[in-house]
Amino acid sequence: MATLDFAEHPHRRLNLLTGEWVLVSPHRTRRPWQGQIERLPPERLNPYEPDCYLCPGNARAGGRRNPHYTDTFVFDNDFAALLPETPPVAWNDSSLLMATGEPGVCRVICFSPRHDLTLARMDLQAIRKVVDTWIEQFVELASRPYINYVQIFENRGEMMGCSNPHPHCQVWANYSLPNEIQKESRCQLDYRDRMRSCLLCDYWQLEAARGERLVVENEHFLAVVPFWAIWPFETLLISRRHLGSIEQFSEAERDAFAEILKRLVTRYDNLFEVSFPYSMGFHQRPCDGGPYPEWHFHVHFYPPLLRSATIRKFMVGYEMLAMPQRDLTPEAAAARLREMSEQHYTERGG
Ligand code: H2U
Ligand code: ZN
Repeated sequence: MATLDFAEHPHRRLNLLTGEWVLVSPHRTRRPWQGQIERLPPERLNPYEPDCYLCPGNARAGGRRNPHYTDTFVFDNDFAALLPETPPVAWNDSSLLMATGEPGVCRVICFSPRHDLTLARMDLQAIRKVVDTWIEQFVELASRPYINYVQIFENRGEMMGCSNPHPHCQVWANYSLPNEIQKESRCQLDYRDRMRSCLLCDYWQLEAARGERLVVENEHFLAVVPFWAIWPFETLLISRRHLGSIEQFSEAERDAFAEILKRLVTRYDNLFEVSFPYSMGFHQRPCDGGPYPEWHFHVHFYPPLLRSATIRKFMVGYEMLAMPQRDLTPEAAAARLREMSEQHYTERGG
């Protein structure tokens, strides 16, 4: 009987969290590239930038001024995509045209007063302060009656549409469950019903045993290139303990989360010796008051770079019209990330 060779045969892999398939075409990694070459971000930034709308003391849109903050700083997005006063009412024309009002809140969290730093280059104490801020924001927003989901995410790099290199993330909290959360909710609930167990508890233990997709781990968390990764160097960061959301972190888990984030993003930056662009976000239980025992906290990192600092993966053509596809296998991507140093390339002596 023929057996499947992951390094040779085109194959499909199932994403357990979404129920969707990805096509893997390992034999295509050597194809030539004559397409778009990305512009590299500037290598050196100033610690303070007079024109930056996130730096301490500077003016933002609409004339508001940032305080002279010293660690993290949170403000309501001046161009919020969601507004609290919106009525969550349904609208329907002939069951063909459907809409619902979507109340919510959008905030920006600055990680540091330093314009030139990133999570990879901040010290652990400063990242720990960011973790505490994420938790405070989650708790505060989740307690509001019209907020049923809190999405914390970071866009890094111009390539990901980030408007400003100043280290920051966003929080969008709203009334209805976003699409990705609905898919993951359904898959985690199905698994729990079928297996009487947690999907991600079982998955991380399998990945820890197999080892080939593991990138970095500590006592409380581990990061893998998931078996079903779509982006070339995508990772999934999972808590070892069965936690639904970040406010359940112990003191030790808060520290360990800061530590593993720094180690993971340092490896990313070292891969092509560039401030590695990505979209990263936390997935956690909905906060509509339900218990959600099936939900297991995790973080997705979706970086677009493919084989150098200037060649990115595009999600077009087949991906838009049929399904996502990748060339490099997740196992090969994990091996590359495992080889990387955890000392940032800009901080190496010599
Ligand atoms: P990025 O993470 O995509 O760079 O977004 C930064 C956010 O900052 C963006 O959502 C907001 C934008 O609306 N912003 C303000 O709230 N005030 C400003 O003065 C400029 C940008
Ligand atoms: Zn700045």
